[in-house]
Amino acid sequence: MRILILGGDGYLGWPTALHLSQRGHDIAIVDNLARRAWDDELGTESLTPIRTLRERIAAWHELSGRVITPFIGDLCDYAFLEPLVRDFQPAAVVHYGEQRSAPYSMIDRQHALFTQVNNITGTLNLLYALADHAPDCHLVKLGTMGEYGTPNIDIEEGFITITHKGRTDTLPYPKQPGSFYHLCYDDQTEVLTRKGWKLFKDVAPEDEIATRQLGSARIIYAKPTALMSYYYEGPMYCVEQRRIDLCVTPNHRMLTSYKKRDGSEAMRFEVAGEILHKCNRYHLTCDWEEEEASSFILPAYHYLNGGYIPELRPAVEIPMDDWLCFLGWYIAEGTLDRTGKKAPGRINVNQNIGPSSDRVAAAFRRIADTIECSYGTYQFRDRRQIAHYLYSTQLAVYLRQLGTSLKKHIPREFLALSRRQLRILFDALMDGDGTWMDREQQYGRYYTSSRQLADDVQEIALKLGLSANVSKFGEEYRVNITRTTVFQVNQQPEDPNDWLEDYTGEVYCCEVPGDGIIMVRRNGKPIWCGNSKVHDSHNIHFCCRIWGLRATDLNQGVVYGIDTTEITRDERLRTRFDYDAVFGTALNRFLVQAIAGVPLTVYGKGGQTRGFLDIRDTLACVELAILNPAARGEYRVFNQFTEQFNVAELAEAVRVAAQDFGLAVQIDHLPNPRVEQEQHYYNAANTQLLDLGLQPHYLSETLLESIIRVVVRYRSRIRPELILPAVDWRRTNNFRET
Ligand code: NAD
Ligand code: USQ
Repeated sequence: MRILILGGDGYLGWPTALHLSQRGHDIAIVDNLARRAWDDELGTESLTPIRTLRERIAAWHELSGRVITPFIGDLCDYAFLEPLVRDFQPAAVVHYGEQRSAPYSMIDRQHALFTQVNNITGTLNLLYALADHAPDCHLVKLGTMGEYGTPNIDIEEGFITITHKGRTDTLPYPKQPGSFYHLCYDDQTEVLTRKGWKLFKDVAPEDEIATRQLGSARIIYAKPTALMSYYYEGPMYCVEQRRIDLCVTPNHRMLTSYKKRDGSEAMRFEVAGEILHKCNRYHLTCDWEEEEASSFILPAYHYLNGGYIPELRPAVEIPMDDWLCFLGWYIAEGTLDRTGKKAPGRINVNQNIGPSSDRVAAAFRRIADTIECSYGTYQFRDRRQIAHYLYSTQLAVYLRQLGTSLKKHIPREFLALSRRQLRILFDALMDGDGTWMDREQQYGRYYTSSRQLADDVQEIALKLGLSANVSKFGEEYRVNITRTTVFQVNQQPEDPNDWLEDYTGEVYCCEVPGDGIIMVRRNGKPIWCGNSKVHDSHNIHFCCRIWGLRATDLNQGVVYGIDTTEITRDERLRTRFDYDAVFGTALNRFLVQAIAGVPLTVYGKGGQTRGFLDIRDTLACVELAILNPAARGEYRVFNQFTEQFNVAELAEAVRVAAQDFGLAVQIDHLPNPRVEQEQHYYNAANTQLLDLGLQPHYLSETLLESIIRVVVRYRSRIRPELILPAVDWRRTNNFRET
């Protein structure tokens, strides 16, 4: 089988390449050697001396006669990746090519941004390349158990079946990552959904949220891949101006706009706390494309015509454009006669004599002709007004459900129509209850006493590419409409318009597929903004659904170990073994600390429980996934770990194993540099890989002894200064002294 190993120069990628090559597969490695550069950046080094990728590959060829092809390049560079996937035509891709250290991502803003851009862009590029050039290829993606966090319920394998208000569905298991930040909005922020604006607390998993891509403002509705809320006590970044009102956690991902050299606007993500007091620009408007509807069906109507057996007036088909123009006038200005006595179904719109009255007459006549009802007028003597009437109980019955004054609203089905048809509805609404200060510039206001109608009109204006705020105006609501697409926050150094404010209460957010952009609104002012961390697993899931790709997401626990069958054949084949505080993982670090004669660094109470597995089991699991591929369109998740331990238990196991080497090991409980639960429930499922035949290597003293033996061989390379933690989750900049 032709297999591409992305990140094939790393701790796990290299042994996987050797293992699968040994099994007779045709292997190519893709890596930009970034991991080696991060060592240079941090001044760290693998305990085991590692050869260059070319030397390793040559050594493997010499020993096995097998060829591994290297491609040196960045997954974020589509011009590199696309032809590679097209020409290599892999049957499977194993994706290890990410920045995988939680402490590295928490160093500061640049490292957090780099991690997200590197990991999400690389994976998105890969998904596009696969969809276009190798749609049948099986993607085996290395995810992490850490995505689930430590919930107080059992962790399932990727999905959970939930019964909510009597309905049942199987949904992605909620994600609560423990590195990067929770990135959230306050309790007054709403989000635009297919059903209209909703407060975050009211958004349900089945609601479709208005999202967009970075490069295009077109609204794409997507179900959230996660909904989050949590109690937060601390500062919030707040900004309030004529067209913008936001209150978010300081590490929120903001979407700002900037002018490029050619004068065009482009979008970028920034961290809220980092843009305080700057003249930031925000993108307010949307693009909207939906299908046109040719007609509206006025429902059939049953009535009693003197007898006891109801008679039927059949449904009537009305050309949609005619209907929207009439509907706009009715919603803005129309009334229905109340009781059945005088005129059971009389629809009435009064207008001053002039062009707008002529427009009402034309709209009413078209409806009268289509539904075959009478149309009449009455000219008031004392006022310069004409009353326009339609006499149709069938039409009146339908219109009654649209509410009166305070409750008037536009049915959702019409808000989903094409931009051209929304324009017909909008123009009639504005002719009725709106005022244009400058019609050509689309600068105007719409007034209504119905809160819902104000929201509906705002939504239509947004879909027409206009910007629109809703504000209270006396007893009424006013929708303020302009063509402003980008709004720049005005900042006076002595009196800035953004500030940090203390907050106590629930904060909310959601995750959505794609670039992670959602339309939010606070105090009636909508803008595009960033959502929470977007996991590339969500993007993979989404692409399986839309393009029929096949993927296995291996949510892997913490890996330990140093040797695999292939590596033990020759020192030149060694994989890296990190023990520093940024890239080193718990058990591997403890083993090196024991040999170095320094106390083991248990963070906090040490009750943090995680799934763990032997490096040899990583290779076996990846192989099992490749040999049993997902079906076309399937996105499946395997939890890849073999045992659960807490950190204190691991430290104790190392202490016991080290005794056999005559070492007295001390265990220290350091103040925890991370923000995480130190004592919690943890019970994760891991049956799928066992069902496929995985034979786990369980942690036993014998194994620890074998790792210790290799560590002892390289003990002269241990640098004790790399051991103590240097990245504190609570600080936004770990390189800056405070
Ligand atoms: P590693 O850092 O040793 O290897 C990752 C490799 O990917 C490096 O060689 C790096 O140069 C390469 N890379 C990163 N970004 C790239 C890009 N944009 N283009 C090309 N190459 C790029 O990490 P690892 O320990 O081998 O882990 C690999 C994967 O397995 C990660 O995705 C990680 O989340 C997952 N994982 C690892 C562990 C663990 O304990 N090591 C546990 C669970 C999951
Ligand atoms: N810990 C200590 N002392 C240490 C190092 C870690 O107590 O010296 C604790 C941490 O606080 C944490 C736990 O051990 O509670 C695990 O930390 P870790 O550094 O071993 O692993 P983690 O940060 O979770 O990340 C590693 C990989 C990552 C992978 C993840 C799998 O670096 O790529 O995604 O393991 S999992 O944890 O299942 O999400």
